[in-house]
Amino acid sequence: RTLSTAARQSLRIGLIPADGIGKEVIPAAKAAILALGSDIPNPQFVDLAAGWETFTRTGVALPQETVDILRQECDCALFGSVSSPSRKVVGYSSPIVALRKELDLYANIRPVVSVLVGEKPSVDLIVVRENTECLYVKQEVQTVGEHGKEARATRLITERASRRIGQMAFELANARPRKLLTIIHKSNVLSVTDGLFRETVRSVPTLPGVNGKYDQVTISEQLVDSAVYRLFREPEIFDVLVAPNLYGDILSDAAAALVGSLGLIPSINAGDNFVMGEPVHGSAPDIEGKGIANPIASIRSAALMLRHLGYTKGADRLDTAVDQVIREGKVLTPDLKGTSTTNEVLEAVLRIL
Ligand code: GGG
Repeated sequence: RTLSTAARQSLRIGLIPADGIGKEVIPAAKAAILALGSDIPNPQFVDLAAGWETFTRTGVALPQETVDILRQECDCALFGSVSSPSRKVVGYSSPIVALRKELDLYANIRPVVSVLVGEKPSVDLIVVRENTECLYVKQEVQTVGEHGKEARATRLITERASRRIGQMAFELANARPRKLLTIIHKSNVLSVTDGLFRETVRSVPTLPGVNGKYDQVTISEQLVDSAVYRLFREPEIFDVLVAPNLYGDILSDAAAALVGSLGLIPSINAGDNFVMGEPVHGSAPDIEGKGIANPIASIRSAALMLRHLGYTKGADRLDTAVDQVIREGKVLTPDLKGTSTTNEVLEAVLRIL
């Protein structure tokens, strides 16, 4: 993990398809990585269990063995999608939320980009979502009060997590041509929690050691509701958006709607020592097993993961192949108004690779 790409003799990738269409799209990402040949040094794959189905079989949603193998034996991982139930199930807790915490993958980086030339609106943005706290600490309680049931959730925002997601967002913004960073919050209402997030991210350029590194970054801020409105009205104004966990989750799905399909949008969960690619889409029970899930988000997630590790050439080849398939518009899954299957899209990508 700490090796440079040149020094690495092989790349061990944990594969956690989890539930639903994750089982259909993660194998496609694996095939695409294998097609990169010598651009990736001796890729080796380790199949790992997690998810609702794993829970129903074993009583555990995230087996300790999965966490241990990822920590001890893998350089990186690809996660598919999870089907957590909407009701409370005793003993069950979302494995993806737990995995992000276990591996301290504090940044969820979600690029949303229009591919078609002249596509309107023109979108080229990255949502940088804090990945470990906010309402996702999942501290919920239900009690009975004077007027019946009462439910409460703790929303945790810490200076440490806000600072490190802020640093990640400034780094990303600084590396892009427009260098615009928008901080998303609702601190006019949640002045303590969102106020801390906003202030801490804003203070990143003044941290010791920064020494003017981010002087070229233009910082702005938007209340989350206004950000959603402007995202739909004029998405081209956004470059890098940094947000607490829940707002980032919602904003990135919303942005996906502007570029055709959630089935196109990749992400990485990144920490200081590990990276895990993950399509933004969920397990899609409505199309599970039909062989028509779009594999592009997973292939692009593999590309993002490889790019994060320094395998730029392999990552570029995956992105270029996928972009060509989208631009040609002949082999597309139904979410993009096509009639092709997962395998046909994968085959089209592999032919270009
Ligand atoms: N790949 C993203 C994904 O699986 N999304 C579904 C999701 O977030 N489900 C909520 C959960 O199970 O934690």
